[in-house]
Amino acid sequence: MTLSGDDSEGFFINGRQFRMDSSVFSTPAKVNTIEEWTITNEAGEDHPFHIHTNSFQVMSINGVPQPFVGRQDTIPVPHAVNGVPGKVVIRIPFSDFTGKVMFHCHIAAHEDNGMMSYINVVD
Ligand SMILES: [Cu+2]
Repeated sequence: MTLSGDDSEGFFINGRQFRMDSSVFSTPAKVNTIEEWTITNEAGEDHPFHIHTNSFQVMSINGVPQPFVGRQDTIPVPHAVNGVPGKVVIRIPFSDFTGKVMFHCHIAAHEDNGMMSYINVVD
């Protein structure tokens, strides 16, 4: 997924602002599977990505592999530098819960101005 925007135009995930009736993902996740997500940040500031329900493992930050030090539910996605987006790769286990799993920037002003969505988790 791609994070973008700023204080004047609002904040976006995959070019869209939050809608409760429509996910930025066209396909759901399946329960009891693990997905690898690449999160890029085209903005000029860091966005702390936060997801509910299941914590994740951080695999790499800007291409640098990260040692496993425990699962977490928030990771700062670095800002773009000279037009090159920041990039974080995570692996999320979708365990037990089916339904909508919310994720958003953990800066309240960014979340409130659009940088939020969800993924549907299905059987
Ligand atoms: Cu943010």
